[in-house]
Amino acid sequence: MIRYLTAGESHGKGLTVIIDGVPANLSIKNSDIDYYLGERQKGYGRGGRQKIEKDRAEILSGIRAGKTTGSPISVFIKNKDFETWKNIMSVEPVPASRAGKEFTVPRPGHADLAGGMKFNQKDLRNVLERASARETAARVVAGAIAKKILSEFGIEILGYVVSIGGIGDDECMSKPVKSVMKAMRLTQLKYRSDIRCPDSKNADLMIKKINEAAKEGDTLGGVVKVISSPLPAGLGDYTQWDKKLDAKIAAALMSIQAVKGVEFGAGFVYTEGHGSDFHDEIFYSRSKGYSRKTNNAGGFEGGVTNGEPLSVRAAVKPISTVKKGMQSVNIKTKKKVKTVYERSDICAVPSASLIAEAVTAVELAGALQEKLGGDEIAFMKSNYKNYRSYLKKF
Ligand code: EPS
Repeated sequence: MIRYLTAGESHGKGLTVIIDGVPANLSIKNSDIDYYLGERQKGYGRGGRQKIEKDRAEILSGIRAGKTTGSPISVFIKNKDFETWKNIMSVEPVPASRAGKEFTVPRPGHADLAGGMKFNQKDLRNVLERASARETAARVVAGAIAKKILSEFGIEILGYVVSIGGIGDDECMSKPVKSVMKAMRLTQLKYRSDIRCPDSKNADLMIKKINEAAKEGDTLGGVVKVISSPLPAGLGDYTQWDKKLDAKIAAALMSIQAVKGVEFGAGFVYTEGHGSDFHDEIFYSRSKGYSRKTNNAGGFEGGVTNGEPLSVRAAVKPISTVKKGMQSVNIKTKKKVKTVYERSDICAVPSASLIAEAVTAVELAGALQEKLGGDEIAFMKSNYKNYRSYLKKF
């Protein structure tokens, strides 16, 4: 089953990802990955770092003559900014005069203080370098490969922005993934900006809100959503807590830096009505098999896909590096101080929507492999054909 590990620091030499368990004979080009790396770097509200970097995947193993071999795929993404940080981030010790100042004022909201206490690191740079959301570039690589697997089965997936700083509504609530993709592209063209939002009524207000936050030296969060084309029923498992696919997706989304909440389908709104108001009633026709007219369950019942599209939302908190500063404590002197500002994004919600898409794709691809036998893509496809016809007759 596809799984991955990442390594690397924000200003170190670069990021590495090892993706294990990818089916053999899957066609993968560098451009399949680089496209998403480029998309992750976009997004209205990003900071100066993205002007420095041009993220590219250097594939080191696991792919030969454009096809996966079944061996682990390893990919390296170079940090161009390392040039300016090579003394501070040097692997070998450097003289104190070149080592840079210690980072001793933790930012509220970031991993700085909790991470420093956990690993006994008095220079909090050792925490923040790894905790930084730059790590998500490596996850986008795993997601790009997972999306290649999904595309072999005609499954499309999209992460998009629902709201930023409280502005926006889910106007695409129950639209099919293809039409949301189209609406998102049209909004991008209309406002000439990468906001990854299909809500054309509110996109300009979101951009204004980001501009205002920038002027005030502040940051913004928002809500992102991941949807897919209808998923085959029966992915995931209800028989053990750790086999539930919705739980795995929730964990993957919660693991994205800054995510503080996840809900499937109607989520918290479920709590406001009766069972009969919300549960998705079941219909059957010979041509379509089973279907629902609503998708309040977000595509899952009992942790198992029910044949409907995936629909999951995640809450992204505002970036923790706040230009105007926040109250903190210098961990060396224990004195009250304001946080120190180096550089940051104002809003990374558009990028977070793509990262949410990537981590969800990995979980879905893994569940498909589990169902279909995940060693080789042609075997998976022939098993899929049988499974589809079984489902129709069920
Ligand atoms: C990021 C690069 C970082 C931050 C951001 C993510 O660049 P730098 O620290 O050099 O400005 O912009 O990191 C965070 C949001 C964070 O909280 O650490 C990237 O490439 O995505």
